[in-house]
Amino acid sequence: MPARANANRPAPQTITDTDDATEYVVALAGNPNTGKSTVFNHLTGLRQHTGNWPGKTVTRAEGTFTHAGCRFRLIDLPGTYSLLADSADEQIARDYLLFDQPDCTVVVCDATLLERNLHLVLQVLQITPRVVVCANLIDEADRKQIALEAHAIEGELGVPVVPTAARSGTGLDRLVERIHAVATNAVSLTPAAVVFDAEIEEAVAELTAQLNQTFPALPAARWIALRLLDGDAHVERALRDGRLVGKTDAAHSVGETQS
Ligand SMILES: Nc1nc2c(ncn2[C@@H]2O[C@H](COP(=O)(O)OP(=O)(O)OP(=O)(O)O)[C@@H](O)[C@H]2O)c(=O)[nH]1
Ligand SMILES: [Mg+2]
Repeated sequence: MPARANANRPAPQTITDTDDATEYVVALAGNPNTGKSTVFNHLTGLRQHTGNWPGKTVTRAEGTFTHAGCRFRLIDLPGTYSLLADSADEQIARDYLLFDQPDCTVVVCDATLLERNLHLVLQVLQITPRVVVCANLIDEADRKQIALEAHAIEGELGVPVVPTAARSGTGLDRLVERIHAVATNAVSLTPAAVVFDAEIEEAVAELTAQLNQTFPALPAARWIALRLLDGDAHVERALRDGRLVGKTDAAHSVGETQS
């Protein structure tokens, strides 16, 4: 098996087989019908296989590609408008980003409906800063005379934004190059934060501090605090049964934190 790499994990371990490339895991998220599978097929070609997500009848496609001596494992997540886990698809996408912590998440957006698509981008950015926004269907945007100011949007979001027309392959070289840069920490990421009213921010800060103290290895503590304050039973259960944290941290119960 090739080694996994992630900023939150230890350095890649010694490679034991003939495949000596470091492997990075890349998730493809996005609203339905934005071109995720088209991007996936272009990048992975025939090096892909499909199955089902564990315990679900939702198809899971996985494939690989290489770039600059690195191997990338690409996971095509189900199309979702949000990550609030209201449907099986949303739950799969959200759990994957939270529990599997990919080295890079590409959010494929429809460049003709960018504002609507940015809702999901902002949600993903609350879970992970390791994001590349793929502004796809740029050919359709051109046809509708919608100009995309990728550089300005990149400044606002604090992560790379790459215009693409996946059906013709336009922009995909740049997309791969940016995926590589994010996965290898070669780019500085300043993900846009969603700021709430002072009262909510105060409660979030308090709960985030408690979570960080009790579960030092917890990823996305602020996002989890927001979900707990929103009464998200799924996230609460995941925290209690240790799926969100290492086994040691999970020995603490949420109840103990609050007593
Ligand atoms: N014009 C144009 N069409 C595209 C582009 N990318 C994808 N498409 C088309 O858009 C449609 C949807 O593409 P898919 O790749 O299936 O989109 P998806 O996001 O995987 O869709 P779901 O899995 O159903 O959420 C297909 O007909 C594609 O051929 C593009 O850049 N330009
Ligand atoms: Mg698809």
